[in-house]
Amino acid sequence: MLHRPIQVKPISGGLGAEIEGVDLSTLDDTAFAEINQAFLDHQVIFFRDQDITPEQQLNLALRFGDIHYHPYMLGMDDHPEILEIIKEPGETYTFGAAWHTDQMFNPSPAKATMLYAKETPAVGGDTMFSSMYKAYEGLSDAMKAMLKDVKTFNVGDRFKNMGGGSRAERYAGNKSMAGKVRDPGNQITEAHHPLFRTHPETGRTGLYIGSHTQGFEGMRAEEADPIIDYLRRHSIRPEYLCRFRWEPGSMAIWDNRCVQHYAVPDYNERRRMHRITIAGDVPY
Ligand SMILES: O=C(O)CCC(=O)C(=O)O
Ligand SMILES: [Fe+2]
Repeated sequence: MLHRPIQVKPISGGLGAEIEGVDLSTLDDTAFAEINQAFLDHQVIFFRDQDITPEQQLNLALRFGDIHYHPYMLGMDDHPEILEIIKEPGETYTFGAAWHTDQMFNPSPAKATMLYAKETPAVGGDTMFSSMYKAYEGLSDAMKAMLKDVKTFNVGDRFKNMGGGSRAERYAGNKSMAGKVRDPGNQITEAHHPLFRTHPETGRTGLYIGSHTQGFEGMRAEEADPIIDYLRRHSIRPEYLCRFRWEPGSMAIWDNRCVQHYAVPDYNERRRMHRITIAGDVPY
């Protein structure tokens, strides 16, 4: 078959691009190489009107790397690699409704997340993304110098800025997700990471922070907390963001090494997504 190059259309000045001219169910190596380059260049990429099975989503994920399993959440019975994110009308807890980067509490956080929309609200339920490259570049030289060797401390549960409750307690407002919560057992769910992370493929530096971040190594809470608060606010300046409006069949793939995201909890309709995370390496 004659290969037609894919079209990559940036959707904001901050990050993110929609990709056209691709059928994700039948991707050849050339098209995948172009998609992977767009993923590295734009940090989060979007596709529309895709009709793929769980197996096809899994095959696409495996082109990016090994599968990362969520230590706190169970996958689907017949597809343990896929976490089905569901919110029904009347449910109040929204999975992912805090600015974060996936699995930052893990010593080897997820490289990428692939989210495929099955059912979406008529309006609302968008996902927002923030460029951590832009956030780093937007700091003053003095701030960069002051924080250059800082390591963050990150946890997977009982966040102090969310009242310290357990995941199961927080999910009480969403029966669909509460039923998937599992005990991580002896998996490690706390990790120290560099605040300024070097992307292993692009070589660029990003501000690596998110809702899992609880403190700075070697600093007292009263020293670190105001800086963390500032960095959180700074990292989501409008010029660093993009926002994606979902339709059934939409797919997003984001790079957790240089992107934060936020699931906007502004709807009261059924929303159902198929999510796969790709295993990542140790940040440096
Ligand atoms: O449902 C969404 O829009 C994103 C949820 C989330 O944080 C994730 O899938 O990692
Ligand atoms: Fe997430």
